[in-house]
Amino acid sequence: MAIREIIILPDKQLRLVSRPVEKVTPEIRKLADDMFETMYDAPGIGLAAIQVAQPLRMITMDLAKRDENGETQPRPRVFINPEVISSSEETSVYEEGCLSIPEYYEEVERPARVRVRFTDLDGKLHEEDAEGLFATCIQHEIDHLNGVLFVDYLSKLKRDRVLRKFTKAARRTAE
Ligand code: GNR
Ligand code: NI
Repeated sequence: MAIREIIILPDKQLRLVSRPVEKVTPEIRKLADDMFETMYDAPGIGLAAIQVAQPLRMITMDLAKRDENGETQPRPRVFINPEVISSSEETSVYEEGCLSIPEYYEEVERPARVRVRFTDLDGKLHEEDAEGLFATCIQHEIDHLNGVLFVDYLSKLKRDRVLRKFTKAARRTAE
């Protein structure tokens, strides 16, 4: 296993639309292992492959440490080619953060429940209902696969402010 570098704003790769995983090869398993190690090291509760510069539709997640009020939480797991197939009308608000936008947190409103279809590392197809933090996290991660970041749901003022801050920081590091 190896920790990979997490790319951060304003890296343009974060805006790529990732491509489907065609087949679970040894390289894909290695990527999943590395994503877990990178995610736990960060630490984060979810990670999309594009955050380690791999434009593939693949996510790792572990919500174990966030078990609140007896919600059913999935164990460490990999979602390959995940899709939201239905969403609740009802919404919920969570304060979100993103490893690619370090130390920035804002409340985001999303559907409270979603039904997700995905493949696992054994190539088996699943459908599952998500709610609570699981629902928020899987939507946040699937957004990454489409080049969407949580700041895209904020006001233009807030979004521009955070984009400017990271663009300036990158310029300073480049000097
Ligand atoms: O670690 C993370 N925490 C988090 C908190 C609220 C909503 C979403 C997330 S995902 C984030 C890790 C990350 O950036 N995944 O893409
Ligand atoms: Ni993120």
